[in-house]
Amino acid sequence: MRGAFIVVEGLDRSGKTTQVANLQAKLESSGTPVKLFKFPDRTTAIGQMIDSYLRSQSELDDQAIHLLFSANRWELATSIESLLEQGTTVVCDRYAFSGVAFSAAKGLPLEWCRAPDSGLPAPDLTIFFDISPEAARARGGYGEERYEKEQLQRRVRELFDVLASEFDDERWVTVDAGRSKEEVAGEVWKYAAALVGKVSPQVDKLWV
Ligand code: T5A
Ligand code: NA
Repeated sequence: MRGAFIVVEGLDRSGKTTQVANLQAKLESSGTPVKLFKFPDRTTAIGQMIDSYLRSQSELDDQAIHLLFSANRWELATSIESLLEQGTTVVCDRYAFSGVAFSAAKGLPLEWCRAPDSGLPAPDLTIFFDISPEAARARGGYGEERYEKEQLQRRVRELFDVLASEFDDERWVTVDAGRSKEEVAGEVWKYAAALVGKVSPQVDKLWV
């Protein structure tokens, strides 16, 4: 049986990193082999360019940074696919949906934004963390990076809705991420536990 591919998406400070770590630990203790990915992966050469841009230490055209975010996923796509085929469940902190939502929120055409990510391994389930920009702002560290501005986050949230509307309830679920860490963890676990061991043999391709 291949592994499940679970993506956690959402606005900045919605608690994704906290919850994917929790999910990884729970899957491991339930005996499911699991590997965590995080995008942007700031450790690669491309990831270092992205990191510098996000911390406003370098400037790039909107198109150029968009393509770097996508390339950062493609450089790990083969690893993700082989892990899934070997039976390892992959949990991913952000993916192509962030790629499209953030760049389109800056004004790039949605279809242009989607094109470079077309053909990536498609998640079996995307768990979207919904939080109001006000609640996100109240959490630690908000405002330190380039995209952490309320107006932009509102637009990003609308664009996530557009992307979500293309998936059915089996593939995309929304979680109220404004609640306590324990409540959010409980709901995430409910969705993950229902999926692991029940995925179709073939890994689909995104947006093809
Ligand atoms: N981006 C990303 C693109 O433009 N294109 C792309 O293709 C991709 C992949 C960086 C930026 O890049 C953009 C989107 C982003 O603007 P990132 O590296 O994922 O993306 O950003 P991070 O800063 O690492 O993560 P986030 O800001 O999104 O935070 P998280 O992971 O959602 O939140 P987390 O878990 O770190 O928690 C934030 C704080 O809240 C607390 C935590 O303890 C922490 O202090 N917290 C809670 N507090 C109260 N109640 C809860 N339930 C809480 N859960 C967590
Ligand atoms: Na952030």
